[in-house]
Amino acid sequence: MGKAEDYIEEALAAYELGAPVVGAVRFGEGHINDTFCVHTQPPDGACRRFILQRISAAAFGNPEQLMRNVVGVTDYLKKVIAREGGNPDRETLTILRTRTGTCYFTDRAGGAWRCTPFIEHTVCLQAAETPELFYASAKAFGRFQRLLKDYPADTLFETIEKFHDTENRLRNFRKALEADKLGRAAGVRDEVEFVLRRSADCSVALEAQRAGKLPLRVTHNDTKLNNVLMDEKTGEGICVIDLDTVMPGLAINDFGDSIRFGANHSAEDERDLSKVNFDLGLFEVYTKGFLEGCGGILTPAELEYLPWGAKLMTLECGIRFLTDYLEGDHYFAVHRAGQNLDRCRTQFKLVSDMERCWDDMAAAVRKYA
Ligand code: ADP
Ligand code: GN1
Ligand code: MG
Repeated sequence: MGKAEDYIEEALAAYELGAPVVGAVRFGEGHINDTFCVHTQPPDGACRRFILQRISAAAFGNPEQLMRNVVGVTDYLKKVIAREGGNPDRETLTILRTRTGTCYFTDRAGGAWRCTPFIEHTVCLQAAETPELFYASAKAFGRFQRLLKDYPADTLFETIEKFHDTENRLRNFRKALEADKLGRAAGVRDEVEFVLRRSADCSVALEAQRAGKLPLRVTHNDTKLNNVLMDEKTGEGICVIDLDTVMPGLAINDFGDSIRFGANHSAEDERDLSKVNFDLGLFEVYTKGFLEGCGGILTPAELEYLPWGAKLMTLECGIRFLTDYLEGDHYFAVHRAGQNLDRCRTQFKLVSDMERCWDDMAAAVRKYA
């Protein structure tokens, strides 16, 4: 596919941005897409910013279906947000049309690009600087669930097949281990052992879903803190972004992925594991915010399984990082050798911590349920 920089001029030319483009720089800390912040400058007006992204071809096989999901969901959210008296242009993404009227642009190498206005006066955090900010993100993700509760889920495409199918993630891990293409397996015996001892856990949520205990809903599926924009002044959670993986899924996974990423005080790729600790206080803070945001839509079984969502999303993500490490780091962008292994280790440390305070996690959920 080539470097995104080699195609950006072509992508920019596909859009009418209302004023000359004066700059485009790489932006954000996402692991998947190539994201650029574009500046325009009218001769006599204020500078405007846009987010231009090339959708990862490695992650997403069908950009057409993906963009149909994103447009469907954002158009729907705009209506619901307007009905509730909110600001649709600030509280959800706006997908700009190209000069030919399509919702994305395909470059000469087949890369798919989309463009959205930059949502100004917001910040995107890589870590919850305060419990209040984490609480605000929880409310935003809970609200996202609530706003989409009546969205016709059967119209959504599965943009990544079996995305949070933890059993399948485990199978793929076993295959990568078996193949051991780069001879890395010998160096990760402890991590392999960690996964294999928890192989039964990988089925817990899926079994509950198959038994009809956990309903399929429209879920975001990638609820990291850096996928919600926060108001720069008030710290309120304004806009849920990164809608590439909006698909039918389990609410406990949306809850769980936020806990995985945010209920600790360390970077996802921290090498010093003594700094990586699950924070039960932050778990409680997030639980409170998420349940408030959901506004009572979750069923008793969903509430009961919330701690499982946290543990399984963390375990699954660790398995995915380890699998990618074994396969040669072709999925998650890496900026240094061993980064995916470091990421895997932080996740497994967090899983162990959660196992140790399992009863307290359940008690925290009961407190707010
Ligand atoms: P990835 O899948 O690679 O994480 P995202 O869609 O999350 O891609 O975008 C990457 C980063 O770009 C975000 O973390 C955020 O900082 C920024 N971003 C994306 N869209 C917007 C927007 N509309 N306004 C402001 N910032 C944005
Ligand atoms: C990826 O795109 P980004 O950086 O928000 C990944 C998530 C992982 C996450 C781990 C489409 O999220 O599933 O949990 O990295 N997204 C995709 O940080 O695979
Ligand atoms: Mg993102």
